[in-house]
This record gives sequence, structure tokens and C-alpha cells, in this order.
Amino acid sequence: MKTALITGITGQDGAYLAEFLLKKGYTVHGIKRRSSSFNTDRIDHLYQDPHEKEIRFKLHYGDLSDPMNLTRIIQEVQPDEIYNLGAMSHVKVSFDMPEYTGNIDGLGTLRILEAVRLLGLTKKTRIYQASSSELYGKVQEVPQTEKTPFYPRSPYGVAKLYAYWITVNYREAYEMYACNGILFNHESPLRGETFVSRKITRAAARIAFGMQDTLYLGNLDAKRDWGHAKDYVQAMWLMLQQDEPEDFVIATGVTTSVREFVNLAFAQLGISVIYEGELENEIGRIMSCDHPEYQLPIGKEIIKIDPKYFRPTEVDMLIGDASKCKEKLNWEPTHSIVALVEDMMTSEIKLFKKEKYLKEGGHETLNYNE
Ligand code: NDP
Ligand code: GDR
Repeated sequence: MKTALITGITGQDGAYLAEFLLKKGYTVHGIKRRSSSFNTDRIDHLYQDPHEKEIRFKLHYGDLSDPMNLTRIIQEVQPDEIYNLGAMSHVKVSFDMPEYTGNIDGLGTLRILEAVRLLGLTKKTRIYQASSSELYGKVQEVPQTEKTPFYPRSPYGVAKLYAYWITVNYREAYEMYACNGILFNHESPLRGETFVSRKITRAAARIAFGMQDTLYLGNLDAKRDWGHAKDYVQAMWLMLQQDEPEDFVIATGVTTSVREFVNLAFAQLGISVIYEGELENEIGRIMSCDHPEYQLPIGKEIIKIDPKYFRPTEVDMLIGDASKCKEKLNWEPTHSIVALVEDMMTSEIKLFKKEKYLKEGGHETLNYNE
């Protein structure tokens, strides 16, 4: 059976992909960063005691900034497939950490490609690069396809542009099997809490149950093509199973504004929200609530704008055309935006109940609102 190496295995996509590959019979190796506390929540259910005889899941300490470490791990693992998912993946944070983002998201990709080349694995190891719809940035055409010109709008997008082209270059220069998956936003119950989707679903549950008063957001007008991470990791794998390496757009073809996403999340709880004011001072109020468990005063302000969440340069609108993927990989998303929000809200309610239980038992939980 095949062996895969995943960078970023502790992240949202890494967790779903590891589970997916294990089910397919792969041996899965992952690179995790050394941290002063446990950072493997999303993959703890896959953990295998290293003393067991047949190990099919193994973690290695490493970092995309460290070429020797990456080379040693790749040499040891001799992977058939590498999925390079590791990244500083938060677009807003990349404005605060531009050089680090360039190092990890841009040069980190080069380090993986170069390690494979220097180890003489170009014919054995196939590489998936986690490219992003952030490459499109400023809107040039809609919907965006593999042929749409790039115009990134953040240090993150620019770093990913380098990663995209260095992947193409190594494919052409050294005949490596290396592909870019240009993935549009994909979310899930495992999404990091500071991405807007998860921030919204988490807050909706907490507001409904009286654990939080207000949800502070930035640009409500931004539009994204949101899919489910579970669907998207399958497309990553399919890209590495073809005869020839190619780049693919992975998207749903439906775009939704942040404001609409908020409404979809609250609607799952039977709460209706309306907005007033201009973007900078916009406020969302609860207009009705037909759920007996919640006691929310009608007219209460629950959505407020905090300009600190605006980005110096914004990506206004993304909508992807995944026709090539459908035609060549026979892949289509199985979750609509409503199904995605439903899945996330179901999970939030469960998490909220756990939090409430802990609080009642005297255990304080983190009450951040970032
Ligand atoms: P996450 O932020 O959830 O996960 C990122 C992973 O990268 C984590 O495992 C993180 O480790 C790891 N990482 C961060 N810095 C380093 C480093 N210096 N060295 C090694 N590993 C590091 O991202 P997603 O799972 O959502 O995304 C996966 C990839 O796909 C990323 O490259 C992202 O940029 C890209 N992408 C994501 C999209 C999305 O909508 N989710 C869309 C398009 C592209 P730790 O857990 O320790 O922080
Ligand atoms: P994005 O995701 O930047 O598209 O990058 P994010 O969820 O951070 O933002 C989406 C849109 O929502 C607007 N927004 C806010 N965003 C955040 N995080 N917090 C807020 O309070 C808020 N209010 C409004 C943003 O301005 C933006 O327009 C994600 C990441 O997963 C990248 O790694 C990936 O490459 C792209 O998706 C495709």
C-alpha cells in the first residue's frame, strides 16, 4: 500500500485528509510543530501508540522553515505522495507577519520540492501543493477558472503565488509529478475559530444560549465560494491519481456574502437578523426568534462592525468554476452552503453544551471574541 506524508496535518484539511487516506489503506506520516502544549486535537482520534506492531499513522516533529529537517523526514519516509498543506493560512494575519508568511507559505514549498529532487525521488514521489483562490485577489473575471489571471491582494496571496509557480516550474524543469489545487474557501466543524465562518457559527450558538452578547465582524459585503473541507480533500487525492500532473480549481460555483452567512447560521437556530446603517457602522438586530429555549429580547443588537477586521486590501468576490475538475476527475461537491452551515451549527451546539457543562462544574472556559 502507498505511503503519504502530510505537512499541516494538525490543521483542518490535514485532519480530514489523514482520515481519508487511512480509510483508503495508506500509511500516513504527518509533520507537526513542536508546541509547549498539545496541538493535535483534530487528529487525536487517529493516534496510534508508537509501541504497536503495525504502525499506519506516525507524526514527526518538523517545520517548513527548516530544510534539513524536511529533507531528513522525506528521506526516512520515502513517500509516494506528499500533500503540502502546512502554511500560515490566515490572510489578515499575513499583513502582520508578511516575512514569516513568505518564508513558510512561499519558500516552504520550494524546500519540499527541492528535498524531493535532491533525494532523487522525482520519479517516485507525487506532490500536491495547497494553492488558493486568494491568488485571484482583485476581480479580473468571474467565475474564476484555471486560466483566470492572478492578482493577489495580501502577503499570504503573494506567498502562495510564489508557491504556485515554483510548483509549476519544478514540474516542467524536472518532470516531477507536482500539482496545484486552487481551492476556494472550504470550512467545516474543524475550521479554525478565527476564520469568519467558524467565528460566526460559534458566536451564533453562544449568543442564542446567552454566553456571548455581540459578534464583532469586519467586511460583511465580501463574497466567498464556500464548500465543505470533507469534499475538498477527496479532490486533492484525485489530483495525484491521474496519468499526468495538472492544476485544478476546486469550488462549488456558488458565492455568498458574509452577511448572508451570518443569516444562514442564525436561521439554523430559528433566529432572524436584520441590518441597518452603512458598512462601517452597520448593526445587526434580532428581529424574531421562535425557539422556546432562547430568551433573546427582540431588537437586541448582536452584530457590530469593528474596523480592525478590515484588511488593507480586500478580495471582494470569489466564485470558482470547477468544470475541469468535474470533467477530468469526476469530482463534484456534495455539500451546499446550507448543508455546510447546518453541519457546522450542529457541531457548535454540541460544543456549546460541553462548555456549559464545564462552566457549571466550576471550570472557566476561554471567552474570546476575535
Ligand atoms: P489550517 O490553518 O487549519 O492548518 C495549517 C496547518 O499548517 C497547521 O497544521 C499548522 O500547524 C501548519 N503550519 C503552520 N505553520 C507551519 C510551519 N511553519 N511549519 C509547518 N507547519 C506549519 O489551514 P487549512 O487546513 O484550512 O488549509 C490547509 C492548506 O490549504 C493551507 O496551506 C492553506 O493556506 C490552504 N488553503 C486553505 C483553504 C481553506 O479554505 N481552508 C483554501 C485554499 C487553500 P499548527 O496546527 O501547529 O498551527
Ligand atoms: P479568507 O477567509 O480570507 O477568504 O481566507 P476568512 O474567513 O478569514 O475571511 C473571509 C472574508 O470574511 C471577511 N470578514 C472577516 N474575516 C475574518 N477572519 N474575521 C472577521 O471578523 C471578518 N469579518 C468579515 C474577510 O474580510 C474576508 O473577506 C481563507 C483562508 O482559509 C485561506 O488560507 C485560503 O487560502 C482562502 O480562504 C481561500
